[in-house]
Amino acid sequence: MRPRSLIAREYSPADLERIANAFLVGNGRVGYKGTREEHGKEERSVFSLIGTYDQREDKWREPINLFDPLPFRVETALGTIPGREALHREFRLDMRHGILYRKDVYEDIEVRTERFCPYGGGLHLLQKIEVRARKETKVLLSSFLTTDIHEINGPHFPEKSLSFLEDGSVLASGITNEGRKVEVILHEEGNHERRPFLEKERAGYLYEAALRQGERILLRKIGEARIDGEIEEEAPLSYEEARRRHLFSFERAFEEARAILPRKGELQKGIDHAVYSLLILGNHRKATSIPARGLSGQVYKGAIFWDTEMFLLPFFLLTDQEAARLLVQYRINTLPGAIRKAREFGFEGAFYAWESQEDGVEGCSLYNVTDPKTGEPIRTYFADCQIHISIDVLHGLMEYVRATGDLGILDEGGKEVLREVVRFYKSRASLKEDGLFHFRGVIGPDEYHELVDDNAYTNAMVRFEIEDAVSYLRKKGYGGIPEEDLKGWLRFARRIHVPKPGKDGFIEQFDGYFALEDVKYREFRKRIEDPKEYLGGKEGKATPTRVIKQADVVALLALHPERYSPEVLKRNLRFYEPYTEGGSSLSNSMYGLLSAWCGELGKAVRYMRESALTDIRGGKKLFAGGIYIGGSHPAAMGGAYLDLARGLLGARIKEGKVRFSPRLPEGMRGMRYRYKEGGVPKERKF
Ligand code: IFM
Repeated sequence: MRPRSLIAREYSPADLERIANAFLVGNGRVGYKGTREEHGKEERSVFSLIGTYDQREDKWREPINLFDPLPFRVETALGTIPGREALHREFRLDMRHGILYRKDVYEDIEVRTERFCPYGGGLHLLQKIEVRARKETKVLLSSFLTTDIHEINGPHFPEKSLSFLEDGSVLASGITNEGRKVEVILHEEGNHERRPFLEKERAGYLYEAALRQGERILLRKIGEARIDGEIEEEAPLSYEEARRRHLFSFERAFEEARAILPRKGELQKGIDHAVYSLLILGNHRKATSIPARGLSGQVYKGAIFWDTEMFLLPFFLLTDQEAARLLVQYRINTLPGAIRKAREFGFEGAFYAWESQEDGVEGCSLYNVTDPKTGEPIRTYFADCQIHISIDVLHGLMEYVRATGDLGILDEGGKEVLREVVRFYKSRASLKEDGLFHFRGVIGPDEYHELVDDNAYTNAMVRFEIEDAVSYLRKKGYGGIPEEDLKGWLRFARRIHVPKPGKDGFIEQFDGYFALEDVKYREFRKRIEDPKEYLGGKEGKATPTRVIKQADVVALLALHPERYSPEVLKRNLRFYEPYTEGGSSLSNSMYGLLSAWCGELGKAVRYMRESALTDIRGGKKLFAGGIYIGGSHPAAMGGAYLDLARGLLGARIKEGKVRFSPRLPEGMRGMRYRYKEGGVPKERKF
């Protein structure tokens, strides 16, 4: 069964955000949001790049957006695009081939475009434009490269210029505030005479033609970016050849990572979209990892969060271990940054950045949200206290090692990550009178409750992950870390206080959580006056209550079900559900995973579906306090995949071998699941 394309026929302003995110194209290095070519910075059109950041004065440091090579304008006697009403319009994302098509029909002309970023390729964005006459008409088409781009905390290019190269290509060049040289070169080929034009912020070509019915102007454009003059990969010489290769390789990657359900429908569409969205984030070129908002721009400062290890890595481990290795490599490369951060906060070892940029620079501000009413910054403690990030990094590294058996990565910097992470927690822990180590003043995954003591997720993850790592390394006879050290790690881990289930089976999210006001989210939400209101932190309305932002205890149980009895898993799932806002797109999938462990399969499928359809449906929060947080949701895509592969199929990868222990609901029986084992594509029918 072929995947259905994703189609949008309307493009109303209210739907813009949704379509822009759901219809993204990309290749793990660069991407372009699903906006129309005549959109610009007002609509947050973005040609995005992963991994090159810049800071303007004292504003937030964020990734740069690239100069935009896609825009065009079309004029005929009947009007101008933008500005004309189409008789019919369609945006079609061919998820199987990783290409976005647009078709607009007007009375006198039909405009078609396509765009893609070559799969596995470098910093390239390709576009074809076709303007076909439906009746005899004169057409003036201008196609250009613009330096007038959307930026959240810019401008990032105090210096920028446009010019033409000898071969007729257009060059946009800029120097960032941090002194990086950024260039975008637009190579364009058309089937008509053209005249160059150069204005303040745009340069390109005008094509003027008197077309008879059926005749067309056809342009093929290749946009190429270079950072500091580096050619990451030569731009393709031929559009059609690059297109052919892209279609072939994307289709192969997509087909080899698909799950084909017995029935078409919303769930299949969601799973296909999740697989598509993850594929456009994988890269085989640079260890840049995957920002929380993927390729959709500068939100969250283009930073890498725990999202990568906990939600995205499982997909790559099952479908593309080369890309998975680069994600882990990123954390190895950024270890010096984590060591620096620990020192700055007065600790030892490696305290990974909560919002990690290149070199492990902490992108998270101490005032990370603002009050939407007053615009005043609100002190948040994500950077200083969300300490679970380091253990999540360790978890990711060990998951990779256990899945691939690639102990070599430990000798390439991995063992230093393990050692420094353990050292960090030792220095961060406080020894109490009970003789146990406690973590005080932290933030768990539920970010609404800050500076809490003994967050169950944090404490238990530190203990369990260290224990599991030591046990695996011993079993494998890995000699890179002396036995004495491993013993010391274990001694420490075993003395960490892990909040236990009470008589009723409930695990307290942190010390004092049960004493908070017992109001369920359904009731609580009536107290919200402004949808942009920040509910957490010192003044937040959720703070004195049990209302939580996202899965916290539930995340712990979903990740370590083997440590708890089935009864405890069930009781906590039921207990925490009504208090959970689900404000973070990371939440649903953890509830889905735990539901699967509890055998509540209908519920597991519902959560998985919600997660998978996050970007297709849109409607997620656009603001945290006064800060814009829109964009795509890679972790929701990865989380949906996790629910499917691990939760419902029970997929476990051990040293390259994948084993399944399926618990599929009736309606999903007969599904065909595709994955890779030791790099070899496989299919299993369940
Ligand atoms: O990592 C998440 C966090 O858990 C909740 N806020 C958004 C972050 C990025 O997705």
